[in-house]
Amino acid sequence: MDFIDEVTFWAHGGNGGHGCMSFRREKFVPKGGPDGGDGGHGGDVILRVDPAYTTLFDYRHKKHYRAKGGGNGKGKKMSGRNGETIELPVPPGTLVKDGETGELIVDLTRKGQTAVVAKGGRGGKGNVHFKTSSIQAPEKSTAGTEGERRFIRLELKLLADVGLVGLPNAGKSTLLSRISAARPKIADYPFTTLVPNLGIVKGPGGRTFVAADIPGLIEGAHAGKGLGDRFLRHIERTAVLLFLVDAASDDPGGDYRLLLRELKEFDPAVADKPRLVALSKIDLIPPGDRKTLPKKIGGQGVLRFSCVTGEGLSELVEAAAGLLSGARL
Ligand SMILES: Nc1nc2c(ncn2[C@@H]2O[C@H](COP(=O)(O)OP(=O)(O)OP(=O)(O)O)[C@@H](O)[C@H]2O)c(=O)[nH]1
Ligand SMILES: [Mg+2]
Repeated sequence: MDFIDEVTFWAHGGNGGHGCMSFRREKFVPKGGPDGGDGGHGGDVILRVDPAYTTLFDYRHKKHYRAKGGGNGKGKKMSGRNGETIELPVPPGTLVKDGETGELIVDLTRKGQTAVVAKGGRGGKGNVHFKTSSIQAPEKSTAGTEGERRFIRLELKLLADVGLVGLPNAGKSTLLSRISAARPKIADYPFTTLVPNLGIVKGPGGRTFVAADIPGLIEGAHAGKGLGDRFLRHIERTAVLLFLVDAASDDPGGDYRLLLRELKEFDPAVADKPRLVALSKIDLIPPGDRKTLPKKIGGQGVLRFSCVTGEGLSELVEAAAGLLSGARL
């Protein structure tokens, strides 16, 4: 399965309806005054942020979104009806770009935030507007204008507070499932996670934060290996990172450095985010052997935890919350 975090489509605003040319018909008045109504406006194509959505999955097939055109004006000064606007729900963290130039149009982050991506055309004017003192029976009305037509690219970059990074199988998804209500797929093979998962974690004092579990990173991820570059960009916007290293690894420090290297190659700013380092699956190491585990990695203290026994979990959540509150200041 492919994670749908990038889609393109055409957005068509509806055309404006035409203004009407019409004259009042009355008994004994061969040509009454002008009474042609205006055309209705074409509908817009609008994006609206809806947190119920977490992917752009719904946009993977449809290539055109067309809003309705406005109705034509009619006699008796009747205006055409306005075309209905199309509203497309998108997840928070959706970047809206011009699909042709790649130029950023807007970054949709807040719930309910909207952006018009293709404006409907304006309705034309009926001849009722063109009466002057010298022209009592204007034979003039205007046509509606065409709706905007734009090629749009949507890219999703998750908005999370804490990003979980680790090699495949490090236990990222298991951790997310232990500290939040999220139920990501967990399995004993690499690349179980193909789509980022978000979970809301309760920190100390009831304060919550959002953690993102992304697919495992491997050497070359920054260059697209294992789809790495597509997923790395989801942690571009997290405030802090939590590096998970398997406690049973032959070389925990080496695993950490590989991860950091990949992040640096991808974007030095990502590698510079405040971070925690933790050894996962500590239950696999008999207590007697634990003194051989590194106490420091990358110059900073290392936490330890197990999702099987639960040891170290609350300390981990507390440390993440603490780092986060510092990073947000
Ligand atoms: N013994 C033990 N096994 C664990 C622990 N946490 C995770 N596992 C196991 O490790 C394997 C991988 O766990 P996942 O959570 O799927 O790992 P991941 O990092 O999300 O893996 P990818 O999505 O492939 O990158 C599974 O078989 C888990 O049951 C732990 O604390 N102790
Ligand atoms: Mg996983």
